Amino acid sequence: MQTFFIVLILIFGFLITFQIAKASEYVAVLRGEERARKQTNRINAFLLLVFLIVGLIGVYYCNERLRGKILGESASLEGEKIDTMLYITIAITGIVFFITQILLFWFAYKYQESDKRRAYYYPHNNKLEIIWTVIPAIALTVLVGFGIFYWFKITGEAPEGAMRVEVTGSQFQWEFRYPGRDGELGKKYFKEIDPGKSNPLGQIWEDEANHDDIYSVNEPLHLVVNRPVKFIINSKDVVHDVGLAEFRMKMDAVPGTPTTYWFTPKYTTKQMIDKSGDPDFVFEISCDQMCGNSHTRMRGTIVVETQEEFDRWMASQKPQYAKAMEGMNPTKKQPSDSTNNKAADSLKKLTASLNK
Ligand SMILES: [Cu+2]
Repeated sequence: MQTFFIVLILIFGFLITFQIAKASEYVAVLRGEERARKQTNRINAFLLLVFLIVGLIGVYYCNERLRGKILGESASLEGEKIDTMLYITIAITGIVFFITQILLFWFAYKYQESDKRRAYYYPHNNKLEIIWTVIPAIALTVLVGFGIFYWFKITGEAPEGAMRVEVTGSQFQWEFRYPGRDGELGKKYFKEIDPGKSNPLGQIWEDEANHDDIYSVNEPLHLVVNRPVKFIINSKDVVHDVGLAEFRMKMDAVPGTPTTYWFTPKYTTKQMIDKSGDPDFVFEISCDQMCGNSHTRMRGTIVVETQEEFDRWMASQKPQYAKAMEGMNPTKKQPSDSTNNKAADSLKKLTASLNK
């Protein structure tokens, strides 16, 4: 039904445009071709000027309306540099935007067709061509150069003593794995994935590094303030994206190819609540890739806390290995040690002899 209406609207739009074009053609014939053209020219020149003024007022108005609504200060040390780069880029492109747009529309108005002058024929100037090619090229190279430099930094090796967390996206949730006491994330293999056997990430239990790994899902991610953290990002199905707006970080979660970045949280969640004056403040993980029909539901949260608070929380967690082993040998079942086997055997013999 919706498609039908859209098609109908398009057809009507086309018919109206066609009729207007036909009508103005008749008007031109009636009035005289040249006079009509000159009048249209004047109207268009005036409208271009109106567009410039209304457009600039619009830019100012949007800026005023959104003041204070955009992201505040970066909550990570690395994000500060990203902000600086953004501001420099906006400043440079902003200046160029205002100069070129004002000149463009002003010239179109000022030098509209006139009976009093003829157009000046000026086809080419090598010097000008070089100037407006070389200057933007240098400016862009510098901007991109800084970008690449920071990109390699935050996707490269994390500083010594950095925490490591594995973040796995799937339709439509975030799963986290902490390396536990050994600081090492155990090996995993996708064929081992079996949520029924308490192994949602496919950890290989033979690898001892897995035995103390902590797993959590649908719970906030815990990070330590002022301690660099490296994310190892995975996806189980489609491409997702770990977007941390407050920390100015964003990275695709690609199935089969782990991606990484690291950053240093500057403030604890409590400090951010005080700073923002919002008692419900939380650091958010948003999925920044359209990953399916419930994409917008894919929201995670992060708790940034002190090392002591983090250690306390960590101590209360049970490694996934322990949960998986429990699942394999439920305590309800008889333990199958030799004494019990012997007792069971003698009981069998006894009942057999009684039944004879
Ligand atoms: Cu997603």
